[in-house]
Amino acid sequence: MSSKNYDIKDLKAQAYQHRIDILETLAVAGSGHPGGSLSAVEIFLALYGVVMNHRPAEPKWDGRDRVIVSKGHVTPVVYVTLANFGYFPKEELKTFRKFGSRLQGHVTLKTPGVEFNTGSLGHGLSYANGVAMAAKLKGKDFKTYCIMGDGEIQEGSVWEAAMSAAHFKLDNVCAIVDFNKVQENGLVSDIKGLEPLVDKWKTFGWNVINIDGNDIEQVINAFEEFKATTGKPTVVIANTLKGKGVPFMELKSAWHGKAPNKEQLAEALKVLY
Ligand SMILES: Cc1ncc(C[n+]2csc(CCOP(=O)(O)OP(=O)(O)O)c2C)c(N)n1
Ligand SMILES: [Mg+2]
Repeated sequence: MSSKNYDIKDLKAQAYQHRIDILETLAVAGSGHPGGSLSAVEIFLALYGVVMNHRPAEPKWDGRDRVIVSKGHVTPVVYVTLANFGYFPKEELKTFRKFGSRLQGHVTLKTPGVEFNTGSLGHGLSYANGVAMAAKLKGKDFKTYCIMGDGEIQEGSVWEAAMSAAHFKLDNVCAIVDFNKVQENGLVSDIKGLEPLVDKWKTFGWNVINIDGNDIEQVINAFEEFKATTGKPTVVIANTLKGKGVPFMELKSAWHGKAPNKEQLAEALKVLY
């Protein structure tokens, strides 16, 4: 019961291209966040390429599914995905983080396809709940997806929002935790561990789907299960790898917020898988 027909080989090729575009966009800008962008490629690709109802030429179309990028620093993956699906010209990626550009370092409403300004972590799920509640009140059947980081969910506000979504039975909300194991300054498990993460969300009243978030087929299937679930919100725990695809960036907090220089870009493109 997939939303659209898809070809796994083709999606994998698209994911590979998205990673190239992310690395090049960062290198041109000279700053930005590679780690949490590379880990989330399959999450964004599954949503925009297969799962969501959306119209790139009409970003404010009323019936669109909504994506709230709560981890608002991962603009490289957001902009690369939006550009590759036609929200704005791919050429514009070269203006990333430049003064006056529509493509700022954290997501803003200036960019076609972006639903909410984020950057201060921990706020997206509350906003997603509001959007989902409004949909129910107005009798609209669009879905709201909220993408959060694993470091981000150390914020107490996330758990207030988790209580609210379950209390109000917001089965039109799908939270995604990009569980890439690394935050800004080190491993999540060293700084403030999350385990047992599945049980935590279950206890908060959520339908929990635990997957390999870099396996695009598992990501798509998780979203399809969300669409079929009624009476409670769904969270997808997407087990990913920070820096996924570039071995020297993987699981390295040093690559949380640092752009590759010319030589590092060449090396990254050589070893990219
Ligand atoms: C409230 C708040 N505190 C601190 C920051 C600075 N900051 C930006 S990204 C980040 C780390 C986030 O880690 P995680 O959620 O794991 O993101 P990912 O690994 O997906 O990049 C921090 C601390 C922020 N943006 N907002
Ligand atoms: Mg993380």
